[in-house]
Amino acid sequence: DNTIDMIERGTLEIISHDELKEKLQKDSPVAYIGYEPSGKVHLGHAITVKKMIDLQKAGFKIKILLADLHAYLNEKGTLEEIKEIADYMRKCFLAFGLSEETEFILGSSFQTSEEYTCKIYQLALSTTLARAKRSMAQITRHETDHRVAEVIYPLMQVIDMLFLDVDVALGGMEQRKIHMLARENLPKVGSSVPVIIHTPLLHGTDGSEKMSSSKENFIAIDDSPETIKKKIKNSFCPAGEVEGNPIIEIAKHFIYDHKDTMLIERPPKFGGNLELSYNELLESYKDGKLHPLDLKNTVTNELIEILEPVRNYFE
Ligand code: IYR
Repeated sequence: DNTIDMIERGTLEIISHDELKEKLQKDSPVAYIGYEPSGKVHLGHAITVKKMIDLQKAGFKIKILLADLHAYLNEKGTLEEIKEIADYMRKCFLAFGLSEETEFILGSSFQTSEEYTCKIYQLALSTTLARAKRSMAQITRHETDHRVAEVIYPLMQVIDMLFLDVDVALGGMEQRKIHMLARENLPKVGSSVPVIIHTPLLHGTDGSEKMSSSKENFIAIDDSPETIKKKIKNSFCPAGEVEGNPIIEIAKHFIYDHKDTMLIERPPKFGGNLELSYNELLESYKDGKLHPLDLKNTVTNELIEILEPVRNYFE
């Protein structure tokens, strides 16, 4: 039905659809996502925040975990620095449109309790070291020289689901292996399993795999119009190439999510205006009928408008 369609729109997978339907029958089901507070809130985060807003509209109670201890274990700074960023992130999420009813929870507020710690030890017994390490492949800061912190991290993320009593856990595709570990191992520590929803990752403006606040390849949701212009102007956006093109992806996720067509304004000498559906955009771009510069100009103007409420919130 309509609610399921809205939740599914733009996601890569839901595990499982039948379980999601059951959760929607509950009185006040809970959906959650966790973020490591580090740096700016960017468009990569925004894809997941938008999906949380959809879930909020679908009747879910929303819990946002500001995962300070996870950030600490992943070497994002001192706990004091991380807590300060957590507060900024909370403001960004409200500015972006999550309602005031959203519950924000600081990880360290419950992750050092005796009960939590005992569950971690219990899960440690039923999780292989190889699997815990593998689950961190797309999350850890270390490619070699692995720390013990790296295998504590996923165990904590799994036990979070138990302690926050969640019906649905959302995350970008890079969280998949931790989520699968949760689905398999939560029953072993006497917990039910949440439904998992995965959203796509956004490529960085440098064309790299993932937009990330620790690389200079992001557009922050509170960037000024001038900064947005500059970042998009300098962004990777190869002519004729739609796969892995961050500007095409931004159009897809942030413009075509609420518009059927996008108006590309061009002077007559460059072919005049175009009004394109998403599929037409892909075709025109691949055929070379739409130049990267015209695409960039349009996406810049649209994005500046879309992020205006965020800038107003902070003023
Ligand atoms: N692993 C996430 C942060 C995180 C998510 C959840 I869901 C948690 O319960 C704890 C941490 C990241 O990579 O940002």
